[in-house]
Amino acid sequence: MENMFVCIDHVGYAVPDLDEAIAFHTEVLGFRLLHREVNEEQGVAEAMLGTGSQLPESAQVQLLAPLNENSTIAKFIGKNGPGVQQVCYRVSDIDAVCDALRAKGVRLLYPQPKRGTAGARINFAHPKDTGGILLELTQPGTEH
Ligand code: MC0
Repeated sequence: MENMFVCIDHVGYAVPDLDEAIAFHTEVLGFRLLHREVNEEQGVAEAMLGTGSQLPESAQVQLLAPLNENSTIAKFIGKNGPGVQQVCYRVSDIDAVCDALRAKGVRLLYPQPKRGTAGARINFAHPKDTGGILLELTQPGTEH
């Protein structure tokens, strides 16, 4: 498949406290808060930050705080401490990209894409198949 990815959509950081992390990124680093939501299915409260005024920009920063102790983010922080949890590539056809990756032996975590930021369709490639990076794929939705 040619041109599998559009761009780096975001880098995701696991943070213990979302409000504190937003304050650091906006007041100290000068990013703008573009979007905020709770995603119960993923067990996260998330914020998306960028340098412009609206989603989706390329190379955004995503802050991910655990909603409860069973959250993948709580587990990640417990094991590694806060820090980079994932890199996310934007795609224009997530079904085709998932099929192409599966055909090359890369394991995707979900049989079908799930709901991500602002109604995006998302899936993840397992870090054991990608050189140790949790790789998210996102096809942006239309909720912004
Ligand atoms: C675990 N491992 C990682 C990793 N998490 N490696 C790189 N990056 C990560 N984030 C490695 C561990 O070091 C370990 O390696 C092995 O994978 C198993 O780890 P584990 O601690 O036992 O963890 P599991 O297997 O229970 O869970 C890992 C897995 C999970 C990737 C399957 O985190 C997951 O389902 N992630 C996808 C969903 C997600 O991350 N949701 C939150 C973001 P060793 O060598 O020690 O065996 S939600 C989001 O991002 C949405 C809102 C969006 O953007 O739209």
